[in-house]
Amino acid sequence: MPPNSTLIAKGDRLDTSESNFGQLRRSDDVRGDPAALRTRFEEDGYLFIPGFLDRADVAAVRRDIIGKLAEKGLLDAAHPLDDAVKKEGADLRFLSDPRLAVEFMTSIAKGSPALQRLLYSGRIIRFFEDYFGEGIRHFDFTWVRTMGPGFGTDSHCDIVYMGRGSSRLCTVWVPYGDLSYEVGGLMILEGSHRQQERLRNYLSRDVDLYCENRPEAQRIKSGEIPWKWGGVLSTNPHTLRAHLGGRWLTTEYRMGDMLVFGMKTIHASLDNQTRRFRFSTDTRYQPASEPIDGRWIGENPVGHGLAAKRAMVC
Ligand SMILES: O=C(O)CCC(=O)C(=O)O
Ligand SMILES: [Fe+2]
Repeated sequence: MPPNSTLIAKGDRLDTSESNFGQLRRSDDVRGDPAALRTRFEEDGYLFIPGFLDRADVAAVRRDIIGKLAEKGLLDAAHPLDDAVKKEGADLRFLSDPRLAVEFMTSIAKGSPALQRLLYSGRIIRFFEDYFGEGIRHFDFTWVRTMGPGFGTDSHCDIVYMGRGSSRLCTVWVPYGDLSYEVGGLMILEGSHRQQERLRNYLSRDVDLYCENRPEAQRIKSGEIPWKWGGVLSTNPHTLRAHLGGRWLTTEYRMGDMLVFGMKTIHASLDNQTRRFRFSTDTRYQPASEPIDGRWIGENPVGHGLAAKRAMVC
């Protein structure tokens, strides 16, 4: 059944006809069965486990995120704080500056023991220990998304941002709130993890490589711009889907849900059509025995900063 609501992605209505849109497949039926989970992950390129986390634990993190936004004067005090309604005129442009966004994400993540506990101890860690069948490691950097009204995230695969270590690296996406389609959440392009041949060129790229012999090299080396290419596969989720095939899959996420996906699975997010913020985190887990991408570990990860840049002649 197509949803009653209008789903918007990059300003245009998403085609929710049955052949182009669907619900994420639930994997809670195989939750305690690592072998079945691995098979499912290979088949689908993702695992969607509704109600995996304790709602109270997730709600505690939501309160911490809201506290930070309130502190920064971004919330409308005329509404209940928990609704997280954006204040009219509050300027969110700092979130599109990679350096400032990283600073903000870091201040939220490091300032919330509840977030640290939820993401880096307990259920999620045990899940990956069972899933990989060995000791695991996580990235130390936590992506905290505070998405105001407007466009969602452009279509991409995570490998171009974090592909210097294990190929078995997994992303965990967690919503902090019950998300209507109007608020928007993550979408996965069905079967996209099986399109590696077609996407070969894209999947081999790394946003922190730059061409030493091109005009932009000086500006990257001096830190004036973070990159020439920011890792986006396509700025148009509609034509991308039509081109690659498969359906856009998503759902109205509930607090407690967990979505896991791989480095080569194409994903994007719906636009936020409301005045409320959409909160989520994305974090990363891998087998401890495999190499790890050095950009994202340590007390102050270099991330996409200058120390991460690698020059090439091209
Ligand atoms: O939450 C979003 O809008 C994007 C998240 C994402 O790209 C990820 O989890 O890897
Ligand atoms: Fe991503």
